[in-house]
Parts: sequence; structure tokens; C-alpha cells
Amino acid sequence: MDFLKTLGINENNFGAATGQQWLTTQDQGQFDISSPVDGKAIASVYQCSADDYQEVVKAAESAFKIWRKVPAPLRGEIVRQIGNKLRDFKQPLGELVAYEMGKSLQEGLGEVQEMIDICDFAVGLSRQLNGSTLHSERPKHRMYDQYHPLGIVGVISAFNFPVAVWSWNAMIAAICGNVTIWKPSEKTPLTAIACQNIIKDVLVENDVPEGVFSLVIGEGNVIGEGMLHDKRLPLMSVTGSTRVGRHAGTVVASRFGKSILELGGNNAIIVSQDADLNIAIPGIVFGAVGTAGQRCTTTRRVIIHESLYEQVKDILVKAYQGLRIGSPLNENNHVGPLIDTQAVSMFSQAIEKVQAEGGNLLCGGEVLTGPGYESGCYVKPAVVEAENSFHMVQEETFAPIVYLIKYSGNLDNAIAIQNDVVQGLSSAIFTNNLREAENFLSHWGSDCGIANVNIGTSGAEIGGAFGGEKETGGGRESGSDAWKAYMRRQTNTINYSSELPLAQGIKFDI
Ligand code: UN1
Repeated sequence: MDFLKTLGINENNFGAATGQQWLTTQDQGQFDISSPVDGKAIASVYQCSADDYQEVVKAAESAFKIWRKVPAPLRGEIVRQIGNKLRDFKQPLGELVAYEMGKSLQEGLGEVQEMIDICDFAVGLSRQLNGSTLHSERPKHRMYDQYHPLGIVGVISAFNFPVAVWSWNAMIAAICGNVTIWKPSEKTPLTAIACQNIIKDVLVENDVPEGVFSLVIGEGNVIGEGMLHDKRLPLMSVTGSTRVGRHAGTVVASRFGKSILELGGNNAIIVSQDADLNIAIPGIVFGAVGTAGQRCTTTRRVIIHESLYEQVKDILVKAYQGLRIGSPLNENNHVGPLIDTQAVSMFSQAIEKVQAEGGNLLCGGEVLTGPGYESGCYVKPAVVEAENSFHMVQEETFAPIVYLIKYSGNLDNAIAIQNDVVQGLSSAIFTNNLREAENFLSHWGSDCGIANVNIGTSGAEIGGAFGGEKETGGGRESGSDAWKAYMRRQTNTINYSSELPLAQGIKFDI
């Protein structure tokens, strides 16, 4: 486990930092973190206390006053250096992500690559925080809008992308002139501590004030809840289940804070009669079993045209039978463990429930035991024939269960099924038919934030805005103009005449 040492992870670690400084409270109890890979203890983390949290917010408030005055391209320079540090530590951080969270090493490295990519993106963006210049209705007046930083951005992230989601938020927030306080999932705090250690040298070498990048590790219903209610945090970016997000969104809105919500998905792939199965099948299998079905973008439903249904079903079942399940650190394996045994029981229960509703389990569904599976977190990904209206199909179960649904007639029927869920994150169609592809992407097509053609539902690039509609929460992170959500917009009108004409032609002579 050389990567632990390289990343500065000790047996006992502190749970709050303002940058390079760790706060050393030890009286709030510890999280003991064990790996879903082998069930072995990795390390412990002291929880952040209420006093620590106050100290972190204070540091963040003072840091903001300095950081907002640093020119955006110079803020970008700090982010560029952070990106380079992540390049240096890509291997060990990817290994820790894989070991603490349980995703495959390839995906762990891929997650760190997303962090590097967002740093590069943010560096470029630091020279492009542009508003528009507008024509005024009044003579010798100029009107424009500009974007100002907001202040402290609270980031609450989930276990499944334990580090990338922080970077999407923190790096964009940073070049926008904000400071961040990050509360990672209690299930994956070590990767967060590693990130803090990785960026430390950059902060020291550049005299970045304490409080620009802070970390608080504690229970969601204590520290997380406190952040949601805290008026000093004008923006909260929350990734998690729809249940968590509904609460978070309501609390933050009630104090007129802004939020970016990245919540559950119920992502579908449509396989039309014109699909190229050579790419559709791997797209479905990777989308459904990659990260053991624990991505927000995981393929949960496959909506297949009746003319191909039996064929697709047979090929999929065969492909599933060939899946190698085991340690994600072994590159030969396709599927690693679920995050913990609680997730395993949710998986088993979901399969039981969907069968009770009439679902037909075609393969998988077992919990694996024996050598290599000691953690109790390994399951066989399941394929189930189901109806879209089933209660379990309507819900997001964060595990590798894929539902096969048949459609007949034209694409409108498939799109209607695809949209007939409360979530709206990612969607895809496999077709070689231009008309079908364009209809799927049109405003009467997919109602999701992400809609792909001949690509699966997961694995979005950071250059696009990431997020979804309906109960997925409506937030957008990462690329395109998602940065605007991290800033406040100001409209400015300047009069360079010697008159004072009023807008709308109003006369007011005194
Ligand atoms: C998530 O599951 O929370 O599109 C994020 C993807 C990844 C990000 C997933 N780039 O699958």
C-alpha cells in the first residue's frame, strides 16, 4: 500500500483543514475506513468539531476578501499548478480511489484524469469570464453585464466520484474568485485528505491564503446540515440522492441561497431497429456494470425495439456471463465491489421487489462469497426483463441492475417510455438512422440534461455542462458555461451624456 504513504495518509488523520493547516480536534470520534475491496481497515479520520467548522468558515471569509482581488488569470495559474500536481500524483491517487471506493483502477485513474482535465479547462476559462455588452435605449449610454464572485461555495460530494466532483466545483469556483469548503462523503474521506495533501505545496509555494480550499469531514446530518443552513455560504453544490437533494434544495432556498443539485438518474439507452449492435452492446454493458452500477449516469434501463429484442437479450445475457468480478485493482476484472454491505442489501432487496412485481431475472443477482470476496461487497450484476411502470424500475437503485424494456412501433413510443420517469440526467440512443437520431435530440425528444447518439449514458466529458432535469435537480457543473452558476451577475448602465434621460421615456422634470 505504498500509495497511502505517498499521499500522506496516516493511521489516524485529522478531519478539517483550511488549506495547508490541519485542525487537530480529536474529541468528536473517528470514522474507521475499511476497503470494500478486501474488507480490511485502511485508516481512521477524526471528525470535524463544531468549533473547527467555525474556524474553517472564518478562514474562508477572510481568504475570500483577498482571493477575489487576485486577477482571474492569476487564480488560473494556481489551478494550473494544482493540475500539474494531480498529474504527478495520478497513479497513487487513482489507486487510493480504487481501494477506498472500490471502482476499477482504470476508472480510478480516469477519475483523476477528469480532475486534471477540469484544471486545464478552468485555466483557459480564467481568461474568458465574459459578460455581454448591450445597446441602451438611451443616447450616450452604455450597458453591459459582468460576473462577480459569490463568496464561499459549499461542496457536498458523494462516495461514487469521491474526488472528481470536488474538482469540478472547486477549480471552477476558484478561478471565478470564490473559496470552497468541501464536505466529502463519510464513506470516502481518505481520498479527500489525499487531495488536500496534494495541493498543499502549491498553496505554500504561492502564498495562497488559508481558507481558499478548505475541507471538513463529518456526518452529513451534522456538518452537512450546518452548511445547508449557513447563510455565510451563498452557494451550495450538492451531489447525492434525490431524497438528500430535495431537502438540501429546500433548506438552501429558504435562506435565499443558491444551489447546484446533481441528484439521481434513471438513465436509459434506446436500441432502435437501426442500431449497430457492435457498438450498442459494449455501450450498454459498460454503462450498466461500470463502477458496479454506482454512477449517477449508470445505464439502468434499456428500451429495445421488438424486432431486435430477443437478439439483444441473448447477447447481453452471454456478455454478462463472461464478466469477471473481483478486486478492482486487478486489471483483468470488469466489475469491483459495491461501496458497502448496506448497498449490497439494497441490491438484493431491489431484485426481490422487482421480481415480486413481475420482473423476470435473466441472470445475476447473487451476492458472492468465498476467497477474494471476503468484504461481502461483491455481487453479480443483474439483467431483468421488466415494465417501465414497475415501482422498482421508476426508482434509482445504486447498484448494477439493468432493466430490459420492449417497445414496438416507431421511436416516439421509445421516447415516451424513456421520458416516463421522474429523473432526467442522461439518455442515449443507438441508431444509424439520421431521422431517429435528430428526433431523439429534438425538443420533443429526450427530456434529459444529457442526450447521446451512439454512445452510452455514462462517461461524459468535462467540456460539456454536466447535470440533469426534473428530480435530478436542474444543476449544471463542469464545462460549457456552467461557471455562471458560481458567480453573481451584475447589469451596469453608464451614462456619458450631460442629460439624465429616464428609461421607458418617462418624463420627470424638476
Ligand atoms: C457521477 O456519477 O456522479 O459521466 C458523475 C460520467 C462521469 C461522471 C459521473 N464523467 O459518468
